[in-house]
Amino acid sequence: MIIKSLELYRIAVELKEPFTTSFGTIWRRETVVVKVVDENGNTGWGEIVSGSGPWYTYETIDTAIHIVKDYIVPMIRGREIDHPKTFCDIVKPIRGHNMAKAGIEMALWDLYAKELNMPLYSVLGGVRSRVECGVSIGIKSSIDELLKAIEYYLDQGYRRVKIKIKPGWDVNVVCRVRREYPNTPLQVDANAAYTLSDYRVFKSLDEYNLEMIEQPLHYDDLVDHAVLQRLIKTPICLDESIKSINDAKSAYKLGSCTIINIKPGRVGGIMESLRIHDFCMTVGIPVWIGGMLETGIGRAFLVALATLPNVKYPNDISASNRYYVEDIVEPPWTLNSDGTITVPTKPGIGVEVLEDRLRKYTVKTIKLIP
Ligand code: OSB
Ligand code: MG
Repeated sequence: MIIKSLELYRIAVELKEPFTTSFGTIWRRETVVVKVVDENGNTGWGEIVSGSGPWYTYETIDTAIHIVKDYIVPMIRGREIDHPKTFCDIVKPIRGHNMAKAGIEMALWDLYAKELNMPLYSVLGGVRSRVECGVSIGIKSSIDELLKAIEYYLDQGYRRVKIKIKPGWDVNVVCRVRREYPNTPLQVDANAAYTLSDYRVFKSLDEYNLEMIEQPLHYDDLVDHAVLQRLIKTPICLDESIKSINDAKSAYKLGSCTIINIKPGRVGGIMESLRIHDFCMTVGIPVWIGGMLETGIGRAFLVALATLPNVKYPNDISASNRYYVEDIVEPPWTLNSDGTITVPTKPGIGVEVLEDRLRKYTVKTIKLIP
């Protein structure tokens, strides 16, 4: 395929409720939708999941647009790209900026699967027709409010609950939640809010039968996580620290975690996600697919990845209505009563982008090719 047209849509969508983590609160999701058209007139869609500011990783919407416009587009303009992997090889000289690269690569995967007339999940080697859904619940202003939210999502059918923690909102909260829900699969995510000197917090959390503790320590750390994992029995799952297959290999060698959360944006795309998935399968590290409050477009890639065989835990893939009043795809992503999402079987990402609705949320359109 040759990319005849490439457009970025910078969009802003209100969240139904603000989402608070240890690194901040967001009220509206700003994101970048990628649209590519090839020489046969096929359209591919992707999403760049960076945030408005450099809080989860260093990337922002503006750095991503800069990298796509000033580096990626000049590298791919007019080039024959027979497979998304070719794209990865072309943009390899760009160090970092994983979300920018991933958003374009995703659009190429959608195109590639559409040209093969196959659903994305089967192009990737997926093995299931439904994926398990968990819900990630932000920090609330009171424990009662959190308990209400948990009850609401469990009623909808979600299969496990993840709660965000930070110093001062951790053991006390988990203790109350466990009292109300002794058997619900429960895990916590610190988004890097602690240091090794807080290890007593994690020692205490060991008492509550958590599925895992996600990214307790520094966002770039592997060594201290390896120390912490030796001190506690609850599995450590890494998110922020794993930005590439290299990091996954180092984490394995060091013993920094026993579970990995794969987010395609964070690791630089679908190819790198597949490499990490396959490596983890070989060495016996189970994985699951994380989320970045994606619109229905980015969500399609999460769903496809969650069909891979070494995905062994429920994913941070919730229905469209958990995040937004309306989604920009049709059909919206909906939860089955058994807490799963059905994997679409139409070619490519398997959902239609509602272009009128996309335009409604567009703050700026950036035409880069032709
Ligand atoms: O750490 O997993 C995270 C959202 C934004 C940034 C980081 C994270 C999250 C979530 C939400 O936990 C997961 C979702 O999309 O449902
Ligand atoms: Mg996380």
